[in-house]
Amino acid sequence: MKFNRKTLAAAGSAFAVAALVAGCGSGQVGQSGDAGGQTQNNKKLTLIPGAQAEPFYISMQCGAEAEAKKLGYTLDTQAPQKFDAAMQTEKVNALGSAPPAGLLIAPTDEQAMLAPIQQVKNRGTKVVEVDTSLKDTSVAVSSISSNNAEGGKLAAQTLAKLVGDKPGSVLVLDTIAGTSTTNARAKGFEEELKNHPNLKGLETQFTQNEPDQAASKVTATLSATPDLVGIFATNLNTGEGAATGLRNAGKIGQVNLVGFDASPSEVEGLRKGEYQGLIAQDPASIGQQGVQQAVAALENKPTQRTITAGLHSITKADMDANAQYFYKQQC
Ligand code: T6T
Repeated sequence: MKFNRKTLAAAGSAFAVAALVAGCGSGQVGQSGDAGGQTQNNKKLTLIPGAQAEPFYISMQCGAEAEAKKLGYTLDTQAPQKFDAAMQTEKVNALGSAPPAGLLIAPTDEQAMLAPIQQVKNRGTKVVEVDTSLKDTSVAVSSISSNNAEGGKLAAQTLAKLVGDKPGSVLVLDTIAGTSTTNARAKGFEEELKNHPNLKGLETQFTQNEPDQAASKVTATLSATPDLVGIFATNLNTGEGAATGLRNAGKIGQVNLVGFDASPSEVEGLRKGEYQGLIAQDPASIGQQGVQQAVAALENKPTQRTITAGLHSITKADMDANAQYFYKQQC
């Protein structure tokens, strides 16, 4: 089922009504109480990542769970089936009238997720953004993310080094408009490309975070652009799809592929020569620091509004020395 912005707005107001009804029962809306996130002794944290069963978010969950346990909190994870704002809105709305004390969330859309997250905050929950963020910076107490623009720049430099002086075209595969992280990576890449005049940037293409779409965009670009020398895939799914597109066209190794993230399948692809470079993030540390910030906010200790997590450029030559940055499939 596809959802549009209208559906999202409707879902948001349905939650508002539910919150009001629940609020009438407990007497007050937006204040601490039995149902409020800030109830004393509420040691419950919830993580709502972008999508379920993705190594990036699994690694984030592992880091968050371990830190929550260490600090005496519980953490449960409510993951939407896909990276989709309407599906994530349902998960946020399902927190209902008894939200956790702290919510760690990776908003799947920088605008559409504002209303549902704000509703949870209004019930007393401390909100921390992990990885992606809202455009509105007033909602979260802290945001922990890689420096995505810098990551895009690093990807362009890696690609430029691989191509050398050869002239040619370069394709950027972004995910979905409104995804703060991948949009910033694409921008950072395009900016850096200006410093490499032998490389011509084609118009960025969006894949809706679907590997199949990434694969078919690569197939189409290969037939329309005989001088294609490189592809930058801004995340795991686009990278996996781009590798499939190159494989299907028999172009592995002839067109350089630089991907973001370090999922088991991307790492395997790097080893096999399907990718020439990967920019790995540190999702476990994003999850760990997310919990630290939520707990600090709950315990009235100082918080840090923005925290930048590390990035690591990995090639086949140095991949074994960088194995600690590979993402996990389970904790
Ligand atoms: O690249 C990560 C994450 O940083 C991005 O915001 C969305 O895609 C991933 O989860 C990888 O699939």
